[in-house]
Amino acid sequence: MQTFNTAQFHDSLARQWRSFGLQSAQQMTQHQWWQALSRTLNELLPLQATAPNTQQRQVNYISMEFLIGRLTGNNLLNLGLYQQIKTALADYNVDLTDLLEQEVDPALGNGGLGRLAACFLDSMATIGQSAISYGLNYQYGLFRQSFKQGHQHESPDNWMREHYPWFTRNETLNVHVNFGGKLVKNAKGIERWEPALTLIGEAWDLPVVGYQNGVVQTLRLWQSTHSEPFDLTLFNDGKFLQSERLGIEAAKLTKVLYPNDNHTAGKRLRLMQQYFQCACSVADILRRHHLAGHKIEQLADYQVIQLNDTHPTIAIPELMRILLDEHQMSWDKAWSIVSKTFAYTNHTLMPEALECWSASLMQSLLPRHFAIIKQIDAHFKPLVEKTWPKDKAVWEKLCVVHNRQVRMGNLCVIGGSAVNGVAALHSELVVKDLFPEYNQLWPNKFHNVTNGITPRRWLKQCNPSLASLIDDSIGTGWVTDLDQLKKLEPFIGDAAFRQRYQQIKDDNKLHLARYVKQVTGLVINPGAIFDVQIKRLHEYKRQHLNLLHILSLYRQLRDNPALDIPPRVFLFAAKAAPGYYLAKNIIYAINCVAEKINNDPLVNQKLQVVFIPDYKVSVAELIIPAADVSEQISTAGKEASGTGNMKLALNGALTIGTLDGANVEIAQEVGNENIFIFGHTVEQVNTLKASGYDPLKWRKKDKHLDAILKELSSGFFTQGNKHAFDLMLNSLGSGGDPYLVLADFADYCEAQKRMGEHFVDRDLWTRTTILNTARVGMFSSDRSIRDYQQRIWQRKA
Ligand code: T68
Repeated sequence: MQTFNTAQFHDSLARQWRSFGLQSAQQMTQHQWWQALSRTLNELLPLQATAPNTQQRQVNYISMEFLIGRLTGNNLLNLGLYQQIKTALADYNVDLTDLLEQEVDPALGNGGLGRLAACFLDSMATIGQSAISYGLNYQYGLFRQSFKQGHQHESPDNWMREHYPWFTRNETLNVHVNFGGKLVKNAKGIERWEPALTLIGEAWDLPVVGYQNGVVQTLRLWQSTHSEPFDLTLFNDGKFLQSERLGIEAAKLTKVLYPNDNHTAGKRLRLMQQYFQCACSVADILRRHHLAGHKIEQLADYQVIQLNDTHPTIAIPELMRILLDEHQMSWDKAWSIVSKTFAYTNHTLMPEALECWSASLMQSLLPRHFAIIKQIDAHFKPLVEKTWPKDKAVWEKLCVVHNRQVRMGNLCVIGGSAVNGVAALHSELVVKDLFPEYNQLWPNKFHNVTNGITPRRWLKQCNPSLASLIDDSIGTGWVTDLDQLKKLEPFIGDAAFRQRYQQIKDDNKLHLARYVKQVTGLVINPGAIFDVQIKRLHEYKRQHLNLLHILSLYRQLRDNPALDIPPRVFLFAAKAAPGYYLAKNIIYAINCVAEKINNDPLVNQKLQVVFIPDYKVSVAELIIPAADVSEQISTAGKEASGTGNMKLALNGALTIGTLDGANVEIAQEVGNENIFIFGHTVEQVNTLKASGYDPLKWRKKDKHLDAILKELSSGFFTQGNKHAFDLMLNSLGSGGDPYLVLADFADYCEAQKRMGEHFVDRDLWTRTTILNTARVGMFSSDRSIRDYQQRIWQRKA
């Protein structure tokens, strides 16, 4: 917003409290204040986004998840109105900071993939890439987590979407979406789809505000409903339940976000969600294209559709269906448009996360799409047969439908113009391990775009003191040009700067300690190293490796309470998918060990362990500025990129990590002497596995490790119950340990030791942390978006 009109602001605010049925602003509760302020700002947003650059293809970003975090504070910051609104509210005796705490955290995503999409929204609006993003308006976001006797407990996340003040419902944009039914042939033998069920998609729009540039883009979230949710005839016949059937069916569709990360369950309702989202979004893209006066044949000249993982892949056959069946285009013409329009981002190599749908499920739910997918295979086959004559195995690997399974990754590669991984190492493995043959067919299709994070939310907003110190030192340009942080390097020699930098970290730690006290009751030592592992709970992320090291310290301290090590607080925050029992067992083990250690007076001056419940964006915003150490300890080759690693390094935490995902590039940027790298590399992991990895061998040769594992199964942490951690311990037992926890244990402990020694020299530590902040500018999501523009979206063929 270029200018702030005070009179308009107060007028709009007055309309809000009147709409609550109140007589004055003073009668509003804090929560109503948050709603009123947010609605007011939403009303005052410029109606027109800055005119789109017509030279650029417009981006349509489709993602099942957008983990946007709280919007009000962030929008104020991006609008450049924070101070003015703070002052305006002070006239009403209302404190802006308190008011912002009222906002629920929209949890419309699981983890990294959803949060990446949110960072990209901010960056596209900020750098002026013309864009619109499409997702689903879930009634329940990711479950809320609490602990009962150390076990994860889930409760529904009703975020009250119907009262969320940033939504604008656009009633003219409804889309009809068909499901089920059958294909019928007409006299000419042409098949026509006769669906069994039609739902309606409503468009609920959120504003995406660019950083102080007047741009407001749209995040359009589809919500399902039915045109006739209620059947009066059935009701009058006394069939009350049946009369509501269609309404209930429709409401089910966007009821809840599936809580799995890096895993697919193959559920019918999930496929319905995917198609619903894609059908609504593709219809909307074509509507806008048509409205802009362009011909359908020109679609790929003006639009690119970026698929955030394979979850929206069904958009590919959906666009084919529309071109073939509604525009009567030839196959070749339709295919040439479609295959130029789509691009696909891969976020994982984990086999259990690669989406496969049962062919019979797809055929029953989307018979026309299934037929089109088979045709895509048929048109692709000659190329494969020409390239690998008489090689059945290659065809079976590359086709989309095989063994009555529809492989969405294959469909994306065949049907799109570009495929990218999310970090250099990952992109290399996408080509080498996942899609080598496709790379042979189309070597120019494969790209790397290393992930990034928005410096607006992940530095300026969450760490305002550090942001001001940087402003004072090098000016404010870094907010939109993060490479400028390099200019901080000379300040390392400035004792006053170092002192201020260190003081900010100490203050942030105090702030976090207060939060920990409030939510867990535990008083943590703010002078200790705050060592954090914050991410989804997953076997490959190896929170249990962290736990084994904690137990190692615990044993050493019990043996020698005078051991000269700096005090440490280990902080975890993580949700486990509700059906992922091993992950839940690891949470339970960490909580039990924490309970024991925190209550052991022999060690608790030097060692404390906290599991912060209900990890979400707003909790990350508290933890990240306060962290000293960032745990990035996945098995090499398994974490596609990671983005928490970037946020933590930017805020001055030192990384202890494997050569995995974006850690590799972080190490390159900050320098090997400013990061603690350990563990087997991808090549070493492969060699070890090929030679028949046996965790028992590693356990036997390390007495200390053996003692730790024995103690875990002794009942020592669980009031005598020797089986409480069976799931976790069995996963590390003979024939197991798929993620090489035991093989990396000793080296991890070694790296931890080096890190502890580094911390003791506080001045050296501070210098290293400043260097980390100064050298991670390339991990801005602005840079990622520019990479997408150059390599994929605006690439001249
Ligand atoms: C993450 N993936 C990667 N998946 O694990 C992480 N999966 O390395 C990367 O930094 C991040 O994506 C961004 O690229 C996920 O977060 C999911 O959340 C997910 C959701 C549904 C189904 C499968």
